[in-house]
Amino acid sequence: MTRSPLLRALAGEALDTPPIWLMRQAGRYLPEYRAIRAKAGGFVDLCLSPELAAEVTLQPIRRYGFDAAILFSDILMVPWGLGRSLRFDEGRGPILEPIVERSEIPVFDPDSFHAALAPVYETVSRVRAGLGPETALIGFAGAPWTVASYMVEGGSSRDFATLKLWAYRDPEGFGVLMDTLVDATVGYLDRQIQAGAQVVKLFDSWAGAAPEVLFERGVVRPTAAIVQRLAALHPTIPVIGFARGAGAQTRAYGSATGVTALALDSGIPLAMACALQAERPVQGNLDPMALVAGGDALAMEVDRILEALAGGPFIFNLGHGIVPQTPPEHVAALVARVRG
Ligand code: 1CP
Repeated sequence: MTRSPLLRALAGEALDTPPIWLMRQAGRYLPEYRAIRAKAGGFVDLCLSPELAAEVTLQPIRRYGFDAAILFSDILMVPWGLGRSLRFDEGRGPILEPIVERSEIPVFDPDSFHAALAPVYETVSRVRAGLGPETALIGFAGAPWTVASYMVEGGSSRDFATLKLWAYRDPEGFGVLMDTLVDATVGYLDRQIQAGAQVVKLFDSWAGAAPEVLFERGVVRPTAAIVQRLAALHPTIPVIGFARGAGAQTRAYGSATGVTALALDSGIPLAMACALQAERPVQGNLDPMALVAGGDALAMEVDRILEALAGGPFIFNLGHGIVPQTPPEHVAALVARVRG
């Protein structure tokens, strides 16, 4: 059996045409997504209805023929599976009941957790059944630091004050929260892999908010534990790590966690991306706004990235998620240019 281009790149191969997929490739920029979203009710309902979630996962594959599908779900389904309340308000993003003290940290009970999230695992198996062998299926979870930020702040945050103050003032309690999220994340990804995910990605979207010491305690250590425990369960499944905003700490993040590949945000200069690629495959890092701009600006950025990185193991992607105002035809132009 020949492996899909994504799996080949993750195994360290430099392909003549790099595989391409895009963060948030299913989403509001697509009219067919908006149609399903409108009939699903709430966003959490959509994540928990396997038929609709599988359909929106497959929509961008049908339209663009990306090399990978990514499970349609959200990183906040882990707190939800741990029994925390969760809703998404139009324009405000996620809202959770914040955890304010150590006694409120949920206990990870695998039975109730997996029962609650069973619809997500069913989505994974439905998607796998709907894909050809050339298209890889990516499962994912938020990394503990980023998921914890939503759990203690009660939603999106600007300064992560509550999370950081907790980590500084009560290192032991913060450790309990990290350990709980490591356990839940390993269980969650294990089930996604059993259901058909061939690659997993850890989204640490707010890693850049952690200064050196907290980066070690909140980002590196929990991620290394997840990678190690997953490798024991599934030695051949690659892990893509996305420590967004980690900048100069990215290299240490790669070596200390043992992730298979690094997803890079748009702030990583291409010279640094090349140096990182000497150690492991890299993914990224087109600015989502260049994709909104389209035309010559997009073409120039794409060519610059390909010139720097396509000679090594590389996966073309954005540096962060597609934004809703992206014209769908710009995505088609991007795929055509990368496949040249
Ligand atoms: O109205 C809508 O349709 C909701 C918009 C939306 C979508 C499409 C949200 C709410 N989540 C998602 C899907 C989603 N989220 C995916 C699906 C797969 C894909 O196509 O890529 C994935 C992988 C995520 C992961 C996610 N959720 C992250 C990590 C990646 C990133 O973008 O940094 C984060 C931080 C979230 C939290 C989240 N979910 C949604 C919102 C509005 C937010 C808050 C973002 C913030 O705090 O700024």
